[in-house]
Amino acid sequence: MRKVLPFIGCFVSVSGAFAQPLLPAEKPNIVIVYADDLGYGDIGVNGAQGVKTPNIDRLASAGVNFTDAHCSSATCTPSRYSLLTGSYAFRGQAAVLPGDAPLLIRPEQATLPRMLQASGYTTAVVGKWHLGLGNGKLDWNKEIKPGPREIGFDYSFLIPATGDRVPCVFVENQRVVGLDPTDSIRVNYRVKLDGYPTGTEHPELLKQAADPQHNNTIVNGLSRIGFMSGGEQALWKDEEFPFILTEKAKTFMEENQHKPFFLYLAFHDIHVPRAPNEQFVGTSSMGPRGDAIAQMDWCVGQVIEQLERLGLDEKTLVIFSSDNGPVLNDGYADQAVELLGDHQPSGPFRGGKYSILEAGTRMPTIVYWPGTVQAGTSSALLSQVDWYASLADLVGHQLQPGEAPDSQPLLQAWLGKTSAGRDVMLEEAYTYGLRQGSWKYIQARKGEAPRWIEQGKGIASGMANYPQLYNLEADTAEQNNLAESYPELVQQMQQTLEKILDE
Ligand code: NG6
Ligand code: CA
Repeated sequence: MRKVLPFIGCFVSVSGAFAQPLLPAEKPNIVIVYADDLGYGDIGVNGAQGVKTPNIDRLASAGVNFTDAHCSSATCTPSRYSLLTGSYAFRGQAAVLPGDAPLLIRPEQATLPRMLQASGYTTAVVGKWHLGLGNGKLDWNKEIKPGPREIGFDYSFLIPATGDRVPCVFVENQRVVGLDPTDSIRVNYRVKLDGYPTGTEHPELLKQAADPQHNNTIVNGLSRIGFMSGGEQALWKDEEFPFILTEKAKTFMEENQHKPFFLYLAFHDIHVPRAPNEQFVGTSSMGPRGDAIAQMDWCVGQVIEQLERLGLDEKTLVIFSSDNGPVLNDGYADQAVELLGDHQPSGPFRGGKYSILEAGTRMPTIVYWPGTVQAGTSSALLSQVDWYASLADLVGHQLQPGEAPDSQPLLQAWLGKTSAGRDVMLEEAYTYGLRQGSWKYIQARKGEAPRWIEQGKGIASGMANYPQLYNLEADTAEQNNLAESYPELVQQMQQTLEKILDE
């Protein structure tokens, strides 16, 4: 049975003896600020060396900074699927999607934004989507359906997939922005279209060289995955992303300032291609990857300033996090490896994007809510899949059977009122890991680990064809495999894992 807190006049007994008011009487606004590919160690408060993040650090010093909070998966689409549905990604067969994939979340599925709508919220998504659009026969020149609206967002302004995938256009309320009707957009992920030049054929047109997978359509001097033709007037300029996205977010908050709103603001930074605006070029010592972090930090500052300007900062719960671990070379020659210096994108953890090791899913995570959340750090074991049930508690929504099946109501942990988080937590990459306290188990994988993770991206995948068991308390970097010393624990954790996978 899930515990549901009635909203108005809600009192929660923390110690058991005295009732304490946990929440203000009004429904708070909820803002999820979601960075892309940002590692645990990429923010100042977690030890960043090559870039300063004063705005994020300010959130951390006034809010709760989490040291063991995770996205659900080590790649983007699966993590976003879990965030919005409260289901582990494997249940939806979520994997990194091409830019012309159909909408992954079925319109009849329960979603976080729809749950909040039903609780009186106006909802918006601004930024990177990467959850598919349409029903498989997508025509980018018409209304794009189903999309965010059909799964609970009143307003949407999207980078449809990722910056490195076509089509390179914004989609607002399910129509391409600025499209000239006489210049139709076509997209194909298999066959070259008679459209823009490609990086393979015209490397001289590129601002950054790219690997063969990212060497198709050139837009704005950067080659992308996939082929596209038409839509010339609608093409984006990557360098304008930070201003356009923060402006849309600020406008949404302003227009909805008098009623509760939910904003899911998903930055493109610091995903590839990294093309920060000239305002941020050179602000870090790490080239475009560091400059993109500084740019993203500036955007965070803009959001907080807007909340303060509107007098909403004490009425708004802000959650800052990222969708998967860090990667340096993800297909473009942007000097992320060469200019890294002493900076450790994964912090003290090993692995990164695509990896089942801790850095794949352990995310920089901050909860900020002046007046309600007290400053501190928390070591609670938490997953973004829990945001659904936790926010349901916050707004007084009772989950129905089958709704958000993997989501645990851990609101008090998210608000920093207790360090009791999850007992067990699934981690997904191209295999499965399980956390249980400070123990980390990685299932044996049939066959070899995909070579491109280690060899192409230079990231320890953590995948092996034998079981692995680590004690993170003594071995943060998962280097001392204890599986042979603790066969019973390995067996128990394998069974727990199978039970989750079979549910
Ligand atoms: C990979 C891309 C990578 C990135 C990733 C998705 C190749 C070789 N690599 O397939 O560049 O786009 O997908 O990133 O194609 S994510 O953050 O959206 O998961
Ligand atoms: Ca990502």
